[in-house]
Amino acid sequence: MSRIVTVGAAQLGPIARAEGRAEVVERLIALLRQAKAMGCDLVVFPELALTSFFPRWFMTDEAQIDAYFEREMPGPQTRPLFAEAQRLGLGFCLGYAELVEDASGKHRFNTAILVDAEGRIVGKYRKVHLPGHAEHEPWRRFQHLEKRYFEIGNLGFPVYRAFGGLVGMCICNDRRWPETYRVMGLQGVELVLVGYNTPLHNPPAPEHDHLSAFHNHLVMQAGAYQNGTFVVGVAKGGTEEGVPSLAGSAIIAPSGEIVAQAASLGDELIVARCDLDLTRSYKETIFNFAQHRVPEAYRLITERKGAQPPE
Ligand code: CDT
Repeated sequence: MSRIVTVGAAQLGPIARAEGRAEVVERLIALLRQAKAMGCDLVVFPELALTSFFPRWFMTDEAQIDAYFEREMPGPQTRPLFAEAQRLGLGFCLGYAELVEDASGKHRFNTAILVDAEGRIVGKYRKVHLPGHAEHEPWRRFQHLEKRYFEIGNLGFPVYRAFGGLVGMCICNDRRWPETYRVMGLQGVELVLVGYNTPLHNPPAPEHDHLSAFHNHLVMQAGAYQNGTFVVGVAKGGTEEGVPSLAGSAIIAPSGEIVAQAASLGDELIVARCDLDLTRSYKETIFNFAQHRVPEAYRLITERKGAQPPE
């Protein structure tokens, strides 16, 4: 099997609160068709790609909250997306709000799935790092209630054998944490897929706002280089329901270099031919974990709780 995966990062512009799933799915399908024309094997959509970024609203009505969630995947409204991708012979990664009801009750996750070219779900990830807050904070211009609407993901950071390589997923805020990449790096990941919704204004720390685009690329480029992996970062950008959000979707090589970058704030496909064998020279030399990592030293540091730094 070829080690070259042609990846399309399918950035989305805003999704209005009133926009229905059918309309959104049409937009996703249009991007799939462009991706096919541009020779892609795999298309990556953003976090919560089927609806407006609803954690910005405080809601108490269960039915109103549940309306943003998918109980099955594919379901009646997403089946056309799966069918078209399969018809085109494309794989895709899709972020959505997942609702699971079982004997233990109702569980809500911020989820991404990996679907192969035959339309089979071959991987699932549930967001671990949930930013924001759980209670209504009226002082904010808009809310960020991920801690209210989602449980912490319970699947860890799995890496899947797919598309001729080792593929992992993470979601938005996860990309800021080195552990996200390292846990996948330790499993040999070669392609990390990450969708995001990042408001340009962070109410608790407005002094960081002007650095949003810099921090976005900084963390993904560092994660790629330090783990010898491609990283595909895909935004839902532009001004959605009055909240300006970061675009800047990017495909990053294991060198840490950006090899493709979105230029707009709207629906836009960027494409890169990712040779997964480019990961090897990093994984086998400077970041050869077996040869150069020193786990005993890392343990010593974390176990010396309360120890004072030397004089
Ligand atoms: N969706 C998401 O995780 N967004 C966060 C915003 C952080 S500010 C509360 C991010 O890290 O981009």
